[in-house]
Amino acid sequence: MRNRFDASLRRVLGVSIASFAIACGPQNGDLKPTTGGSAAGANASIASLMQARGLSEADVTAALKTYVPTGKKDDYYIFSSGGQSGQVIVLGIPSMRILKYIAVFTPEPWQGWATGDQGSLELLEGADRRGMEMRWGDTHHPNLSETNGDYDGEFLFIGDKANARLAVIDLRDFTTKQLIASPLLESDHGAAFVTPNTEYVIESSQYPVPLGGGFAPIEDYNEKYRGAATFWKFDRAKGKIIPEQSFAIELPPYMQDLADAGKLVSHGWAFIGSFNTERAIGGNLEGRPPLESGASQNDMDYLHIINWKKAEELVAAGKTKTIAGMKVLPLEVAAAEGVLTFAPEPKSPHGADVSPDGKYIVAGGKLDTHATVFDFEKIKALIDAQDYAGKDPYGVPILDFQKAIRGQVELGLGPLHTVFDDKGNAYTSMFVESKVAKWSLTDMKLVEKLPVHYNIGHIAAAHGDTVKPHGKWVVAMNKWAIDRFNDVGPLLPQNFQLVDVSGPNMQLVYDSPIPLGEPHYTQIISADLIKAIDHYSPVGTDPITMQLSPNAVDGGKERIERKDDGVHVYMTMIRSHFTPDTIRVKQGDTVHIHMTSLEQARDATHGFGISSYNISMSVEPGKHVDTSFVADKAGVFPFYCLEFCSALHLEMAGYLIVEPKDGSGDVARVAPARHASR
Ligand code: RUQ
Ligand code: CUA
Repeated sequence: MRNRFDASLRRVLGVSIASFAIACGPQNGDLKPTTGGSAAGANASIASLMQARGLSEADVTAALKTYVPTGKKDDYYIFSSGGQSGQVIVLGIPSMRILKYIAVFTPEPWQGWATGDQGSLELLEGADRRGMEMRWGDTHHPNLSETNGDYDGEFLFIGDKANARLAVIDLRDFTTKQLIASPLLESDHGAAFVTPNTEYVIESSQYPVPLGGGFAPIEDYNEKYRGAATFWKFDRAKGKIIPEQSFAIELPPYMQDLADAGKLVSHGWAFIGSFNTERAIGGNLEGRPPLESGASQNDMDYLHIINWKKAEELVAAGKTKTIAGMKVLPLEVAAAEGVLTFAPEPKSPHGADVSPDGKYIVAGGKLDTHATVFDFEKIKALIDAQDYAGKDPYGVPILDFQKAIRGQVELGLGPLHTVFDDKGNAYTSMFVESKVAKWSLTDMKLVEKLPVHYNIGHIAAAHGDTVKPHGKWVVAMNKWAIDRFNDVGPLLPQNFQLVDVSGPNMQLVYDSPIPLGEPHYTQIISADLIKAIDHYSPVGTDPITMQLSPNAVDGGKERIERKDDGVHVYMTMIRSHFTPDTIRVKQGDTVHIHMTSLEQARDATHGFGISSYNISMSVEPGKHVDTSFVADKAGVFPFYCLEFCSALHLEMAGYLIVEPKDGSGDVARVAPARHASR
């Protein structure tokens, strides 16, 4: 039996066995089972381990392709949306180890994100929705910044579909630096998609509303409800979106879906899928068909083809109107000036993915069995010749479907998203079939289908959205892992499945549960492009501005000052003490704590948590944070360091002593304060 395992192992391991032999000396070259060892013991042979664990050759091959030994690092980063968590999930390939959750649209206590730290609170409050501070988000599509159409590893953008917000994350410290709430939209889906030099970050609407908020009866849907594609201007040097230099294009009240920016030959253009060109409004208790059936009557919906360079010129020429402070190119102008053109696309489509050479746009039809491949050069020629098949009710020209496509490839049921490799292949997620379809974009032919588990939504490939995809890896992003992992109750984790696409056949090599919301899209970037810092420098850096904070505290200058606006505590922290560690205030005082970590070693993160005041902060080496609160509860409140930073970590603590207003010395027992006051 062992011989058979050894023989098969030798086939599987190939080179690895040879190197194993070299590493272990000549006598181990034939992988003899160790004498007397139990199969599970530390010295068991690989063959007996395979046998004991019931692993096949394919399993071992997969393990060898994905296992990253301790001390070694992954080749790629995955930046994944975190779905309803409103965060971003970072993983490594090939290990699929989760590296970080980046706090974005929602409070996150470990990073101190909006749980005390003033900078992040201000970001979140600055991106409130119609006056309400949002506590959740629905992140969908992360996009990495690009230079010449390839990821450059500097920034990550992501949209919040639920609340039409957009975020800028700096990949130097994996920290969110800007949050923007669209003043026009209530929801977005075509976000965030960048143009090839990150000139713009595209955010397009999903569910039409009266632009800019406000009321209009649903019966006035056709006249008063609108979608929009927003082109947020990105200033790379500042690392910020500049709203004043951004603009939107008004769109008809169809439901715009995913977007992609053109590149190379199609640079200057953007493409957005849509559904519900029927303009169904639902009303199943009011005698109208439910939205879903109303929205799936037509055989074709419209791929929105946007000439954003042209739009830029019209905006500069002042052809805009202003809605909620935003420059908006009116629908009639966009339709008349060739900014907006439609191409029919089959039935409730999803995905609008531009090929690496920029020549083709692939759309999946959720209710159609094809991947439809639009040919940009044909589209451009038709638009230049004003060769249209008709107009929609808003005057937007519509191209002839057959004239605009290169062709269609029959893939199967429920094609959604398409990504590309470096060999002319495309990989399309097949939601209904739970498969990945590999097909040749060169030959327009289906090559192979791989079952995945289950309900694959999005799919991602290494550098798959760039002009230079890497091939190698594809990740199937499946919803609801019904039987892949140990049971954890009715709410199932999602399942990322890593697929090796380097060979002629796809091989599924790893399952990774994603337990933080439903991720939609990810982007995969080569690890050597990420240049993350390991501490903030100079000491006292404000992580939001990446500049020295005006409140930074030098070692030796710690102090407590009473000013007009309250008590200011200038505090430092270094292993293993806060200075000062006793803070005395009077009940009702506003307390401002300015905290600088004097550490410059990468392993010395401290935290600051204080009881009953709802404050948690992370203070990484060199970082400066501020927090303000009203000390409205009298009493004694311990504060302590939240990271086990040294042998005397537990001793890294202090007291906030809030003396009662009446001077009685009694501890006022107050009702639990919701939101102690900022
Ligand atoms: S979407 S898979 Cu935003 Cu396709 Cu979810
Ligand atoms: Cu600082 Cu624990």
